[in-house]
Amino acid sequence: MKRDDFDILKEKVYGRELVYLDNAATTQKPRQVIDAMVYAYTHFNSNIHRGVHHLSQVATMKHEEARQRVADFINARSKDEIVFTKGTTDSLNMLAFSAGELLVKEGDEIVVSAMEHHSNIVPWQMMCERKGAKLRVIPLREDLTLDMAAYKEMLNEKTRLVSVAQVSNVLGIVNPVEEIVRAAHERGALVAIDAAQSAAHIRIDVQETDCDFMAFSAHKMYGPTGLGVLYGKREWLEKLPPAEGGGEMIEHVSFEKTTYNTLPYKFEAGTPDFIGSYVFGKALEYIENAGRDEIEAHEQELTAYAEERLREIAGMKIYAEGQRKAGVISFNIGDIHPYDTGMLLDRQGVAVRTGHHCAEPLITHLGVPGTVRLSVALYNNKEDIDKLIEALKRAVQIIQSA
Ligand code: 7TS
Repeated sequence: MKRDDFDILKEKVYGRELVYLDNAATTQKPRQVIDAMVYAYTHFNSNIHRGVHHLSQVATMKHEEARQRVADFINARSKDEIVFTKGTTDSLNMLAFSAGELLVKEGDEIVVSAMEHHSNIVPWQMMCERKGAKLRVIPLREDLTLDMAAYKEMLNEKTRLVSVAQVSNVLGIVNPVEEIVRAAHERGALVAIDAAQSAAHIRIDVQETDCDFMAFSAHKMYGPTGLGVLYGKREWLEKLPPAEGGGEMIEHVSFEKTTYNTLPYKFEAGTPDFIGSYVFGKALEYIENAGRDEIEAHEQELTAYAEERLREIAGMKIYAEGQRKAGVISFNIGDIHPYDTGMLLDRQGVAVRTGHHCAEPLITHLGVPGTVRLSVALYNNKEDIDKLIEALKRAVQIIQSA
């Protein structure tokens, strides 16, 4: 599927053809996206929203068109609900700060899950510390899925906000976000969804999910680095105070009093990445042209194939085996250290990730030093998986004969 659009996949690593299976960390960019960046700098680079001159107006229009495209992509009601940020981490930090200021007082509770990325733990922890609130954690069941009964029991009148990943970046598990949202809303709590690992892989729809906030990163979606999105329902974004002050986010400034701009500009202090937003728009167009359902079906087939082939290897432990997954598989082989596996794969041109994947509490729960993680994107194929398996078998041989 569309492999030829990604020139980087023709790169050689140690003289071998690159097999790129680290897409959960960042995806590669198709030529159309790379060209869009050159096009933007060549034809309409100019600071947005402030100029009466032609270039500034073109740049502003492109930036706002990209915002509309993002809104359409996640089915937001309005582009005013789309705030451009630096990435998922930035979005969650902004949200934790603003929501903390508006909603949280001493003794209140914030809920996250035991499978979160550090980006969806630490900002909430910092906010809890500031506000004297308590962080509560949804435990995992034996099969590593969320313990939904424990979650529902945890919700109470002190719960202000629940923040969970739609897809775990370690396990690939797809969490039941609609059920999570429904239960939280019944108790009057808000819900934020960390969509960093879902946005490019499964269909996301903020109206269907009914989440109050959502965060994701462009660089994991065939788009540029340094850009992300914080979606928020209008009613909440209107109420939340801005996390940062500066240009663009104001209506009027005087030394006595400053009033804030309308949505979404209230949350976009300073010059936004208007080149990045345009390029991200092109990445979303690329995903839509490839077909979101087709991408999902292709990646499902690949991960099912990968699980099946991984089982050929003696001592293979696949985490959350057989669960519905979106593009990510974590495993270990016997007591071989994941770093050793990863290093030997790298020498054979296969890029996977090893370690705690910025989800240390989950790795501690698994009781291992880390995992080996493969993660696929639309351009991967069965041949990549076959090469991984071959390289894994060779790695095991090398380690066992050492
Ligand atoms: N949330 C999840 C679920 C993630 O997987 C990541 C990044 C983030 C938040 C943070 O995104 P950022 O773009 O702000 O950095 N995950 C990974 C990963 O699994 N390997 O490298 C980055």
